[in-house]
Amino acid sequence: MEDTIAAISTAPGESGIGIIRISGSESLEKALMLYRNKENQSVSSLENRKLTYGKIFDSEATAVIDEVLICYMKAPHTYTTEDVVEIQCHGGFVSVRRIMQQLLALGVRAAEPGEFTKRAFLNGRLDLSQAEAVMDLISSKTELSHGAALGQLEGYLSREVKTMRNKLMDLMAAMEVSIDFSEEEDIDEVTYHGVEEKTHLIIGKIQKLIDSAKTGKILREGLKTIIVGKPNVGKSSLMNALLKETRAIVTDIPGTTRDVIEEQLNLRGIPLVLMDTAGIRDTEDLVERIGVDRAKQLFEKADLVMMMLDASTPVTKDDLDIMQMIQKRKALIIINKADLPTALSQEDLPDWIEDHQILKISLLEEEGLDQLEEALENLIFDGEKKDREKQMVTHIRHQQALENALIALEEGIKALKNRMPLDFVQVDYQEAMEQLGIIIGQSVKEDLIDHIFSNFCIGK
Ligand SMILES: Nc1nc2c(ncn2[C@@H]2O[C@H](COP(=O)(O)OP(=O)(O)OP(=O)(O)O)[C@@H](O)[C@H]2O)c(=O)[nH]1
Ligand SMILES: [Mg+2]
Repeated sequence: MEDTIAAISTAPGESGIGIIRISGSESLEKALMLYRNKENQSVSSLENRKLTYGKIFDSEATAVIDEVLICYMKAPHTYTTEDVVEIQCHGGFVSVRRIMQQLLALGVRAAEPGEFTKRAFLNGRLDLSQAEAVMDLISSKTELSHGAALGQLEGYLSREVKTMRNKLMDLMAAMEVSIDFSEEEDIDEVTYHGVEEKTHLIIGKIQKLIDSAKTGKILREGLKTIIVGKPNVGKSSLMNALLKETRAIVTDIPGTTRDVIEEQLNLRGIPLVLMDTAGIRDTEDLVERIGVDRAKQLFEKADLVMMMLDASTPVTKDDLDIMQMIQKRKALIIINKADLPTALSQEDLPDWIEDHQILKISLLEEEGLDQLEEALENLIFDGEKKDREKQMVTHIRHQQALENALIALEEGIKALKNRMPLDFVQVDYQEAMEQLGIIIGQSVKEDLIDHIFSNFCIGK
């Protein structure tokens, strides 16, 4: 943590500018070994937080590498809380790399993925959930995901967790007092009651956060949504219609799609990973059969299913077999080709199909797509309003910690009800505290921290 690190912080590729970020106690010193001002003179310092024009030379000061704007940001009010220098040069592959090489030659170390943010965390400027939010913010693909990440970065979750931990601490203290005066039975009674009552409030809070995690995960990772149905019902046509581009091949030959086609889709702010699959049927064709098996495997892992039927053909055994698979799943039933004379009789479908929403559409005439999008949105959010995205739990890691804290507190309540000795009850509260601490990065092990930051991109 002591050494000075550098990385190219902008994405590779041709661009107007590229930025190299340096952090650590020697940032300024090393940067100045390469920097010359507009009179081509070396300087002994740079003004804090001022963008200054100049040039970067190689370390022998013989050749100009690029014209730059340089900015020195003095510790501690910086991204990492250390001294930081950012060099803005021209974009593209060459300038940024050559400047990096010069810095490395001067003994600056290439930063590991996420190392700047890791330093911000280890130096106490961000807690762990906020550091994770930085990554989410960068990788978010829709407005809603972005909102959720921003809420977390601004510390919504941290604040909730800290408040709950403070309350738990108070309860532990109350129990402590009671233990110290354990001869007086009335005090104990009051404590048992009071602690139990207040614990219920905290449990309610935790439960609410856990409930939000379901939607939160969707916003972060995208919801795996699979289109299934027998061949030729219009699955690929639906994929194309939702993407608003001709992504999948559409023909009137049953068995057109052999492989899984996967695309990201932003559906009214909800990130979906949309999958078009081979029509499911028994087939002798080897390639098609592999496609069908693949479709079935992915089906198992999908969060959401769109099952398609063809209004112009009667219900077949293939339809019924597929239908069997979706009975217990979060699914929409889509009857396509509503423009054609109807041959499909809903009476041939199983009764429980009523549990799912059934939509009639015609992709040919572009009828019913709006309703379909709306139905998807409602299914995803269970009809709840989605504008609470800033107050959502988006990480499995956080969700698990919350669930463990909940279990511990429920154990605690049980122990209180049974009038177990208070020092015994305290163990559960201690556990709940620790679990909540994991979210914000207190009481976490080093390997977990390493693991989290290793998923970051270089330069962040
Ligand atoms: N009349 C009518 N034809 C449609 C409609 N939607 C799709 N089709 C046609 O149905 C045929 C099959 O469409 P696809 O999208 O390839 O069907 P699929 O389910 O992907 O078929 P496979 O990949 O073979 O499983 C094509 O000829 C489409 O033009 C519709 O709403 N009405
Ligand atoms: Mg297809």
